[in-house]
Amino acid sequence: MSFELMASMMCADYGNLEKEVKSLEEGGIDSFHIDIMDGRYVPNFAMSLNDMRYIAQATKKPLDVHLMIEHPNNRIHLFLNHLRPGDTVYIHPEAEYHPSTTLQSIINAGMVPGIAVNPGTSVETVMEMLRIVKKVLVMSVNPGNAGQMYLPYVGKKITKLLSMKEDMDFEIYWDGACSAEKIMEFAPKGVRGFVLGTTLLFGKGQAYGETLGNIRELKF
Ligand code: S6P
Ligand code: MG
Repeated sequence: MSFELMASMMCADYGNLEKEVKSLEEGGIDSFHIDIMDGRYVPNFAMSLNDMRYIAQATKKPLDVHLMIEHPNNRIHLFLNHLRPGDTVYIHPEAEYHPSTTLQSIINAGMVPGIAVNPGTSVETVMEMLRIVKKVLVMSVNPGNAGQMYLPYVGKKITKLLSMKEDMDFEIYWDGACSAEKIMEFAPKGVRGFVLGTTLLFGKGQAYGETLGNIRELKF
């Protein structure tokens, strides 16, 4: 079964960032998930523009940039200028007055446009943007921190989005508390990719290649 695995780089060891990037790359990660937080839209600071730039030059794999910042359109060029065509940029629609304008900036720069949908945000609220984006990042935890508990009510929203993705031409990605059980349950239903953080990939005392290999060999 084909699905994508992304590494949540806010969970990586920053004392050895280059080594982390190489180990993940050699271990078979598909892309690097970059959580940018501004301390306003979410109650935390995580990665910065400089972290993103560093990882972009350290790998040829795609970047998956998750902007948890207020009014991203005001500063989006800072990010887009350092990305490559085909990298993904997600915005949170609630963080912007005119999210479709911001998505258009992402498209015009040659990046893949995405929205991140919070646990408390309904599909109906973001319906029109589903016609614009190529990727929907479903948050299965509230945005702001790694290491949180899965919020089970998100499952119903994923089911709804799965029923719409073919007609509206987008793919669904999972972000938050991703376990092997969740991949086993949701990959066969059509969720295209999973962000891996502390639940499954980081801080386990196991080589990334081994963990990623075990996930690829899951029996569905
Ligand atoms: C949360 C962020 C996520 C986390 C990821 C960590 O605001 O968008 O990307 O980094 O969820 O994974 P885990 O397994 O620690 O929840
Ligand atoms: Mg994220």
